[in-house]
Amino acid sequence: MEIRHADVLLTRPGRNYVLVRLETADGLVGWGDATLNGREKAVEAALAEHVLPELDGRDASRVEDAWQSLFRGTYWRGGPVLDSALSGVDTALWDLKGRAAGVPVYDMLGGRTREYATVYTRCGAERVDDIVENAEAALDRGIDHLRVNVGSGDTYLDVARVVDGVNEVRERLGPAPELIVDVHGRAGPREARRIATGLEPADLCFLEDPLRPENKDVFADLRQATTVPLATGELFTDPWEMRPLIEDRLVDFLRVDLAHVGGITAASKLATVAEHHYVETAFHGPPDLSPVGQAASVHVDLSVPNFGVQEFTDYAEVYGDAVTDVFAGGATLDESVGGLDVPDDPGLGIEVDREAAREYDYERSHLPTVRHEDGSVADW
Ligand code: KDG
Ligand code: MG
Repeated sequence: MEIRHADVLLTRPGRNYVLVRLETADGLVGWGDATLNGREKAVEAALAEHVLPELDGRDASRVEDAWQSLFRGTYWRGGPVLDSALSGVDTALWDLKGRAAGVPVYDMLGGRTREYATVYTRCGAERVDDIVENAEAALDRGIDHLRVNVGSGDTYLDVARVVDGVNEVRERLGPAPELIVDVHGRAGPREARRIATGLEPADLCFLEDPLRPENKDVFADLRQATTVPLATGELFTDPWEMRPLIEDRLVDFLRVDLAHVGGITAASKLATVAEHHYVETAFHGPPDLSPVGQAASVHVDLSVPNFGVQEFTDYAEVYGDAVTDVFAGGATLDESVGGLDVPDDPGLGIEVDREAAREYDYERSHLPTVRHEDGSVADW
């Protein structure tokens, strides 16, 4: 299993994706997702200049050793760019390992603990009427975990509007669907408390990223102030960052992103730590995670006992033919259960057409900088 070719591919089939491709001497190919939304070129350069050259000639079966050397061996660890690069390599190594063994990745992680991974989908909009309409369309597709953000861009942290709007959505949808609200880490402690306590009547499945990631202590204060279940993790780019939140049971859901936290290796270890502290998984699954990243997430979802829910992107619906030109296989939604499954093919069960990918050129695309009413910069 000697690695002969290690390449990075930047493609935009509707959206920029950074993909790692590893090929062994005996011709096996594995794929991994290293996409970092808005900083794709930085990850591409980190891979091409620093990370991939280190893999040349190495034994692809030594996944853990590769992870350790790429994370710890650099002295300066983690961070969004290096950890996304590491995530792509790690995922491609697991894909290769599965292909070499002739088994799906979930089998190497201990085998299935469930038949599908229940998903949540995004129904947010500016107006409550539109949110309810989106929610009803999702319910018709069999999806009963609904993210019902009120507002978007620079309006979703209007605390009173969010609280009134989400409570109205709950009244109109009735008690059955599981509801989720994402604050995108924009609230300060005071706002987070008002949102959380104000949303207690809505009986949320969880409140996502109520607080910014840098200060874990404020989660403890919020925990004391509310009964609303809390979820966080998509902004973490070092697996150790989640540790205090899990160990002190300050969150109910572990929401890391497999393309940023250190791939399948880091996410499955974290899920095990979480299991021992009654925390469930709810991995990040936005459109800026590629279908390779989605497939990797679902392999972990299917194998861990403490799976909670998986955020869902329907790539074909959002990006149409472009995405199906480049990616074949991967996770698919079973509308009869509202859950994702992956093929039982060896590895991740997804193929990338390199020639097709090269037809979709990268375009520079940054997240907007959001500002408060007075002109000062807000968190995204
Ligand atoms: O790149 C930023 C997105 O991944 C993020 O805004 C999406 O918060 C998000 C989510 O939960 O999907
Ligand atoms: Mg989020």
